[in-house]
Amino acid sequence: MHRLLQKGGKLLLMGNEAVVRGALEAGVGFAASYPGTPSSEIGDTFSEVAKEAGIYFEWSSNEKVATEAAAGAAFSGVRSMTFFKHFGFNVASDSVYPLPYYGVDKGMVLLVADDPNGWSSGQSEEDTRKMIQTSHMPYLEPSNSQECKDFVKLAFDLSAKFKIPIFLRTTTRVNHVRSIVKLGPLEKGETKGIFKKGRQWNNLPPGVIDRHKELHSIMDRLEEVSENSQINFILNKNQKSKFGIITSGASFNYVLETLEKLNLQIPVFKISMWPCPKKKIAGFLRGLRHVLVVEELEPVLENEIKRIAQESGLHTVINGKNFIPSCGELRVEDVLHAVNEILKLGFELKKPNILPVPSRDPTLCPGCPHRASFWATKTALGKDCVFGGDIGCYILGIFEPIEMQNFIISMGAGTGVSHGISKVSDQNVAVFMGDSTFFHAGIPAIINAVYNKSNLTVVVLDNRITAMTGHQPHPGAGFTAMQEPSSEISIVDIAKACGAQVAMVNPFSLKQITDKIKEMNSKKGVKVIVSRQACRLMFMRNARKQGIKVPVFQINQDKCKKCDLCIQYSCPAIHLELKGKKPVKYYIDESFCWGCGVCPQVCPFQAIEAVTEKSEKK
Ligand SMILES: Cc1ncc(C[n+]2csc(CCOP(=O)(O)OP(=O)(O)O)c2C)c(N)n1
Repeated sequence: MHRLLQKGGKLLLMGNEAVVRGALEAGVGFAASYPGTPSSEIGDTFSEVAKEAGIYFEWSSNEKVATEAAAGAAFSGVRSMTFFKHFGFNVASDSVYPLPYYGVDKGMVLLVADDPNGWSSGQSEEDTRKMIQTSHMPYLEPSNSQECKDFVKLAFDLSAKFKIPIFLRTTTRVNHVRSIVKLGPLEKGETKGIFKKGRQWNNLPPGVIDRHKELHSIMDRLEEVSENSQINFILNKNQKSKFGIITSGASFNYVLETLEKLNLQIPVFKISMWPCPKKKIAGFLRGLRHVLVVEELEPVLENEIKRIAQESGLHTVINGKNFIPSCGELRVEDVLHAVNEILKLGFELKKPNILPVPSRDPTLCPGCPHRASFWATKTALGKDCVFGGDIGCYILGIFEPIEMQNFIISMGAGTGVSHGISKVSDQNVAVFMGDSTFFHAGIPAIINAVYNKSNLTVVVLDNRITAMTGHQPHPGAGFTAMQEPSSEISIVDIAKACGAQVAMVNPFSLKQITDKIKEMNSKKGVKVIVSRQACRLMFMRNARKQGIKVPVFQINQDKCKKCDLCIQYSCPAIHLELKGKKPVKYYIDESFCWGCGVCPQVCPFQAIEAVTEKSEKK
């Protein structure tokens, strides 16, 4: 039995696992998502547990489609859920915003996971709370795994009661931290429903305005719920202190740790729901001379609290972003510093004892087929070519010595932006796009480039899986999130149907791929080269399971001319021993070598040879 299906008791759960348990306790019947860190493990966990729990889960082709699928289930009376990272919300938003206008019956929950510090989100640091606020849907903000579980259940109940979808908003620390969770009873989810036709599905004007008014009044009623809800609570209520803290989400944990470190007992108002409890907040402010609002990223709560104070005629000094950073993830030290300053405690803040770690650029795995595709494309097209980038493991192609991702905006944008560049410049433009990205947002960009007569070479890095987020299947992978086989959708066929000139190559055959890229690039129009070879990490995991032997390569010192090309290939298995600045020895660390066989093709002196075959059986 999957441990998440344990009847009762306690479990140590990651926030993302607790979300799934909460959904199972709430009787969810249908869930759909597209992976994105920090929310990916919610889907991975659903994928593990769905069959046994008798519910349905899918990895959809993108977040918009996932939201629509979950909405369809909810419209048919099945409790449903969708979840995505903040960028996913951007993609899904066109279908998210109308949802409350139509309403749901038995309950629908959406979860958006923000990523302060951009740990897994290089393109922008986003705070989606304002986005949810303008969508006429409430949100709940958990601080730990217990709340993740409990709040999902509460969100379903509120959704069923108020007939609109409810959001959960999390951040990386809450998604990924593990803490003890007290379990509640499981409820078997209904997976079958019926779509009832009716007037409710037609919101055309003027109906849309009436419904908009209704949504405002639903939010007013939800504010009353917020006033009375125990998820908004005050700690140290009866302290005589004239200073208090208002906080939410992950920041609550930093506040608790600060108070413990400073041995302070001051009132702390934890707000876990939007719409926030305005009357309760005014009451809290009334007794205080000054407060500190502790929240990550934008001053969302702070501005609201200032508004409440102003409307209530209160003169409490409200501090927030004048002491607390508005960029990056908060740390306990930030809160300690702020409280120390405001209360003039004279607390000696010790510099954290951090060991200096040399900074290193992240790198692709040994044997990664993307490395071979980059090498071949650079050889074929030269460094002057503009290389459009996109999102996936191949984002690591930004770094030296590869340097073949000249810009990265959002999933699928590499092709859109490259099209614009190719239209206005005479430069040679090539773009890299992952296979999951192709299905997610790449297809419309290719269609646009073909139809509008672009000159573009698109290299689809088809490693057979959505690798960067943890090997989730996509429509080309041949299996679903329910672990069932499905017919692979062919990238080659789709690209042809889009009107592009298409070729398929194996990146582990360097000459074949280099020649093909050269040949295709010399043609006019949009060329799609599908560079197909399985993610090496996935390959090695399977090899290990099946006891398949993988060759190991070594550098024959008698043949090596120290030309440095193998080091420039940048595989982490290949090393260089230096004496001062002088190269002494090029060698391969066998424990790192995953036997792709590309480096022997890079070496012009045939110095790299297969020496053994190591069995991957553990
Ligand atoms: C809109 C959006 N959704 C999800 C993500 C998270 N994400 C980053 S990389 C990636 C995987 C892309 O997979 P693929 O294109 O196949 O490249 P690979 O990692 O396999 O090289 C995903 C889903 C994102 N950055 N933006």
